[in-house]
Amino acid sequence: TESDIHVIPKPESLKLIEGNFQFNKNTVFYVADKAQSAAAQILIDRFKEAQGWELKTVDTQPKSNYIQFKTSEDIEDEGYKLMVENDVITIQSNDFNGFLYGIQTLRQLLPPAIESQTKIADISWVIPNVEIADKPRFEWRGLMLDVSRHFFQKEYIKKTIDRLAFHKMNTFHFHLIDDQGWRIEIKKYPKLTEVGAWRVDQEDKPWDGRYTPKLDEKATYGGFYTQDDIKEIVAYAESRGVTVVPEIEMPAHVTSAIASYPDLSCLEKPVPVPSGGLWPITDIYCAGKDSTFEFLEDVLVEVMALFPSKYIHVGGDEATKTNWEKCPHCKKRMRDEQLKSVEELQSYFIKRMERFISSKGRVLIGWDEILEGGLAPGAAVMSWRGVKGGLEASAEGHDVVMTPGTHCYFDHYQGPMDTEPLAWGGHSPVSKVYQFDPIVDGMSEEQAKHVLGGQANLWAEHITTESHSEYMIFPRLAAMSEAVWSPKSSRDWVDFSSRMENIFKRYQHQGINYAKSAYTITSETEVDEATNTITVSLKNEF
Ligand code: NAG
Repeated sequence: TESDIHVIPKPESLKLIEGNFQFNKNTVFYVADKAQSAAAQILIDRFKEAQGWELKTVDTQPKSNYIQFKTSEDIEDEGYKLMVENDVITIQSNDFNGFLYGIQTLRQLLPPAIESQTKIADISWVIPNVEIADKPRFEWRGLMLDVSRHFFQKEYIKKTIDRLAFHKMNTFHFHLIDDQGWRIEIKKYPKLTEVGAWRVDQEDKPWDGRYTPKLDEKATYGGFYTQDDIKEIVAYAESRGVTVVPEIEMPAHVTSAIASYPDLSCLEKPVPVPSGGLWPITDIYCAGKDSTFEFLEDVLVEVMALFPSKYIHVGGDEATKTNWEKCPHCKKRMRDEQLKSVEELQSYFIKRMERFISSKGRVLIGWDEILEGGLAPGAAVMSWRGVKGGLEASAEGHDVVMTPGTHCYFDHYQGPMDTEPLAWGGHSPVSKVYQFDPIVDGMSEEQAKHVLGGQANLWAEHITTESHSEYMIFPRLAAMSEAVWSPKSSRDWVDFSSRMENIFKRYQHQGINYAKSAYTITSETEVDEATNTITVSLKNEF
């Protein structure tokens, strides 16, 4: 029956029909253009790795045993229709993402062994005849990775992007700058990565137990992405239907930049890149000097040349503005611009950046602090301190992305603190993530239209390894993907958890260190070496 089909995120509609389709070595993909062959490639690669078959693409219609793509104008953006009919599979869509998601669904209909990274014994690749019509509920389905507090290799970033696409997520928010590390090469300001990407190695100490390094201490811990790395990541993401949204923090969380170029701050005092926690954040960009804005515009010019994303994230969070109150340049700016408070000075700062970003045809997005002192006219808001910022901005007619800490912060614990690996605090188990709804109580229909979608954020103060990072992301990402993709009416925790077993097996094959024990799920995993078959027994005690 339909309930035996375990696709995550749950498709809008799914009908099971009698009969089935059998993949074999002679199955071909009938493609008409580059987008279609790029989508087909996802599954071609899977069969190649898991089974050793070199499935072909052809450009004339075969008689049978093929998968075809059809462009259909009346399917909404990113939506698709998937029909499996005995010896023909048809994927209809009007864009690349739709074809890609049709393929991802097809992939999930196949046995979990399709995810195998090593060749397995010949098994039967049969899928039932189905008719699936599917489309996303929201256009922004994101994950943020913080690569500043700990640096993550380019390969891991690409892997994560691939996994986003697997979950039909389409936005990768790249948190490239923070106090503890500047992670992107900027040709005009080489010190940002010569100095700002490195800190004194105190990794043996807890995050908040680290001392402030001396300026002449050797900073050896860190890393950064060259512009070529970034191009590679962006191109890879494009092939997976994922937009990379860069975040260039301002005016706070930028000690790494000030350590590189002290003149950017009010005090102009040399500071080290902090090795651990830093609070409050008082050393911020000076809002008085025009040179600050020239620097930021130069940086953004290079950033925008690398990232085609419509949205450019400028951070904006957690600035303690005490230096601005004392700084002669900032005081002059406030007089000249008739600003009554440092909040209004922050608003001036962001508005000025917004004018620059929109003059380049892009849209500024920032954390909800950018509302303070007045929101820039064309700006979008990412609501993280609960949902208040989202309610307020959408009421003023601004677009919002909902990412409240309560449900969307993957640096929170997902189970009991005494058994889980160290996390920031908080408690956001998969069941809570599953309850996340970007449309909040109290939003009018008009406000709801301004909700672009939702996003999970993984801050990395305590996350030093890829396997720990995976542990925090999975399987919560599966819950998040359903919250931002599937119709609200199909949200059903029991049904979702019954579909998790299928996804766990796939994670296992993909080599993901997903959290197994955090949700009173007891999951036993057995691997049969000979056939590389994975058995996961789940006891659901939700
Ligand atoms: C906030 C900070 C972030 C930090 C995280 C920890 C935002 C927008 N800002 O304090 O730098 O890593 O929470 O959960 O989240």
